[in-house]
Amino acid sequence: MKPEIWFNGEFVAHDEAQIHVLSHVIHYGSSVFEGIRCYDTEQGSAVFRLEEHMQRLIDSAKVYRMQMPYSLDELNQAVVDTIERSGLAECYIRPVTFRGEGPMGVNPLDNDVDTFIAVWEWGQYLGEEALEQGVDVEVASWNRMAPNTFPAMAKAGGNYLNASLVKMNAVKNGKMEGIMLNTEGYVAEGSGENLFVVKDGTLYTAPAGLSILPGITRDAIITIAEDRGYEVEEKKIPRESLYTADELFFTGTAAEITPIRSVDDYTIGEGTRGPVAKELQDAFFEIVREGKDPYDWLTFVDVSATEGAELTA
Ligand code: PPE
Repeated sequence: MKPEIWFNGEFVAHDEAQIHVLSHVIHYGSSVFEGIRCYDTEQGSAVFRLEEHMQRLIDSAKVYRMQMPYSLDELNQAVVDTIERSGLAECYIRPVTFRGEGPMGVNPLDNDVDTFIAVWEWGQYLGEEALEQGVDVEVASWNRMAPNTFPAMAKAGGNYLNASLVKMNAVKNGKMEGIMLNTEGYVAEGSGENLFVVKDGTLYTAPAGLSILPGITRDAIITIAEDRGYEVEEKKIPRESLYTADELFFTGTAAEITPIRSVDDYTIGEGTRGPVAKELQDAFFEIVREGKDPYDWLTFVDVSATEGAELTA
């Protein structure tokens, strides 16, 4: 049985979680969302940086003038409840807030604001071998949006039309992902991941002002790397420094820390996962797999208590 979905404060069966075709979001892409992972750690199931993700959902909703009827605490609890009810020890969590029924037309101010939370099992985002061997990517021909077109810091559904174009072209070209440049031509991020460049022992990543989504995994990796003595610089990265990097890797909830082994058919470093990516992966997986939590990033959930209830429901 597929996990129940939290929908506007109530649990509904997976197949009953439906919306009307005339919902604003269908016509105009008016949603904001999150992607979060719950890990089956050695200490029990735990959500990675739940609070930061739900705060970003609230912030994204605010940018689009969506009145969020739930507090941060209520949203956090709703995620915990959804996971516990699912009985899944490990899952991907997708909270979405969207403009629903109401008047037709672009103006969403009088449309409903609805929220749901779904969970499912989601394995390796960029392929099974990606974490160890790295992925082949290209520089995308579509740019990331200019700062005065769409708010890049809001994780909005509509932004992912651009991301889909990037991803489809990459796949058609036999690559796993596309790296977007900003409208000035500097490196921004992947269609669903942030990007780090390693050169001479220093880490570089695009600053928030360069039309990236300021990722929560990106922030975690900056923290972990600095604690291990690496210098991390947020600065404009010229395209060509991708080709000459010692290492490149993506970060994201779905992608975790995925090394990049080639860009536009230029081999990066040794053409496989490099030592810095390995070290940072190890530190990250120690938290989410072993359940060691020096930064207070884990929210433990009690999946076993509700497993029976789920099975008999
Ligand atoms: N940039 C973009 C454009 C992006 O979509 C994500 C997450 C990130 C950076 C990394 O952010 P964070 O997860 O907070 O570290 N992309 C989500 C959606 C992927 C999807 O295909 O859907 C994710 O990783 O969950």
